[in-house]
Amino acid sequence: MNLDSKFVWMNGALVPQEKAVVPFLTPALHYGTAVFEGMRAYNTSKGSAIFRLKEHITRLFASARIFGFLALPWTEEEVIEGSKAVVRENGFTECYVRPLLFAASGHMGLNLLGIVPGLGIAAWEWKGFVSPEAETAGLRANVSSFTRHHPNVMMTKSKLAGNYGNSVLARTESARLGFDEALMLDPTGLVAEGTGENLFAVRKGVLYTPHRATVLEGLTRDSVITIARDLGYEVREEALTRDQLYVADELFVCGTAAEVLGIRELDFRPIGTGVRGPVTTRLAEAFRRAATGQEPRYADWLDHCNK
Ligand code: PPE
Repeated sequence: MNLDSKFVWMNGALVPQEKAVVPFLTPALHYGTAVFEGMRAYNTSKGSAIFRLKEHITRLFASARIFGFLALPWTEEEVIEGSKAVVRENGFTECYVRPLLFAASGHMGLNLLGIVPGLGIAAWEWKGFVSPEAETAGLRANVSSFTRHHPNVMMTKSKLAGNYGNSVLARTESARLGFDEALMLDPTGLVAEGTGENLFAVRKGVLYTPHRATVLEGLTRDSVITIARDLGYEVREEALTRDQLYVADELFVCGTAAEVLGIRELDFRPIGTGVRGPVTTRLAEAFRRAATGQEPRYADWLDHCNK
């Protein structure tokens, strides 16, 4: 993955990437005390546009509030403008955008009181999230031996950096076992989500996705639900079990980094026909058209980066 860019927005201004560094004694590095977002800019006929930018920044501030970063020296509007500036000034047409709000200084200790927050926004061209083969045929996945967070252990509605230790455990185990991705069960044993994506099952033409109780309220999930309903599919948010996944006609995960990716095999069981299914393909294509500004009804989802 090439993380290069010319500029990073740090605490209100663009600086050259090599100057966007933090000291070793940054509390966030030691305790995972940071909240972040992941967004994508897409190439549209009117130039680059960030998909669902406002909602992502609202969620960044919600993550901060949930975790307990209360008085912040930046407004949502400044972070929105900063995100657009990072895409524009780096000259990217399509890229991934990563705002991160972190415990920058103040003291080293398990307490946010007296902590001084820092905020950076970086962008890079994140291509090839999975192999081209996995992208078209679908992923091979396992159900992780690690459980997703209980919502009163870690705050699952906050994109808290520290939460991702759980995802790293699951994804690393999955990769070592030879799979592309892990699906995670919540503490009651019901299906939650992927390590960095929400999950959908398709059965007899109906889409099912776990309700929002223990998962991140993904914006791609929300977009897929809207697009699917507009295409005439029934979508049900309800509890799903591991064995319901095994008998689904199709499974797919979706998220900003992953976009929409089919799952062709779960725990060595082929899903449906064993290749990415037609509903998944249709939704992946419709999502891409919406994100690249080719569907006027979803024009509100795009924030153009040009001045
Ligand atoms: N669940 C989790 C746990 C999650 O991290 C993400 C995003 C989603 C669901 C989907 O949310 P949304 O992007 O709003 O549709 N994961 C981010 C980080 C992934 C990574 O590998 O890093 C992302 O996709 O940007």
